[in-house]
Amino acid sequence: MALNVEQLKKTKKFYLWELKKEGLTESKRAKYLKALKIVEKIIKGDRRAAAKLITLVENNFSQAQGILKKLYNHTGNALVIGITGPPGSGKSTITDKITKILRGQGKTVGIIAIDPTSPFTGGALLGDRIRMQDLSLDKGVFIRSMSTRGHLGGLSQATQATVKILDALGKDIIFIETVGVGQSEVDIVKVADTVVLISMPGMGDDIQIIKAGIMEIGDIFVINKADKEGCERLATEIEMMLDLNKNSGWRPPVLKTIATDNVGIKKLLEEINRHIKHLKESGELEQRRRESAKKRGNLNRF
Ligand SMILES: Nc1nc2c(ncn2[C@@H]2O[C@H](COP(=O)(O)OP(=O)(O)OP(=O)(O)O)[C@@H](O)[C@H]2O)c(=O)[nH]1
Ligand SMILES: [Mg+2]
Repeated sequence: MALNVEQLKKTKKFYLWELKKEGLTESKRAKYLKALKIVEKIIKGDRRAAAKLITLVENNFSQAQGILKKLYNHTGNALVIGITGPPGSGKSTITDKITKILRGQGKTVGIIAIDPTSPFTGGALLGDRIRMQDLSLDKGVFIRSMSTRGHLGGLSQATQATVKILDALGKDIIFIETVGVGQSEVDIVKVADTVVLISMPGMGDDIQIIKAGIMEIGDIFVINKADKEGCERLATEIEMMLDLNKNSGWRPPVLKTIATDNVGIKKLLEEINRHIKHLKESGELEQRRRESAKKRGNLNRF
């Protein structure tokens, strides 16, 4: 069977031909082949190879770059969902519940949990781990926590690379959970196709927290902990703010959930799917991805 150019680019033969063409030295060639092997392992679904490459991304991005470049041909299939909102609003619980529904549908899932260094939630990572323990036994789910510390090249870059790795690993849906507090979080979550902005009643001056720079990135608004007082008022405030921003083809829905009781989660997934459908039909999905690929190209990142 004849291979088309895209398929050809994915074969070992092609890389070897490239090596020859570039006249690489012996040691460079060995490095290149080693990188190729890692890529092959990941696209075959080897979780350990993926985990190792993510560690390399975290510890030495420039070394990982060569491998990431080769991996890039094998990405673009996963849908990326950003889950963001204030500390303790229920991001992990919601991610956990949606993941369970997706698994029931036979989809595979990647979860990247950005460790909040926020003083409100010192123990968040441990909490996430405990809540997601049963998921971590499931081979169809890959969970990775990333620290906000370190990352010479920037956390957002490391997160993007990790998304690509999980995409190449074959995950259908990838969640990025991050506390939506500052610019860096906004940057991280911008790589997502759909951004779910979670809030909860009783945050004091609620709306200010949501407003702080992240309001405009929300494609879907969720008021979690709807079992608590103040849910209606918060919903009204959010709707009012959304009324001010009508210049987009997509009006973000405002949903209510009680994540711990699995209330409203199915509806949330339906809305996520509806948003993805909107992105595809309006051509925005392609446009967003092209733009982020272009940014990556400009920065010569992968
Ligand atoms: N009452 C109530 N509690 C909830 C609900 N959803 C989550 N919780 C609880 O709220 C707490 C925080 O939930 P998480 O899912 O860890 O929240 P998070 O946003 O991931 O928190 P961080 O990662 O620390 O920012 C946990 O004790 C949950 O059990 C809900 O709908 N109602
Ligand atoms: Mg969490």
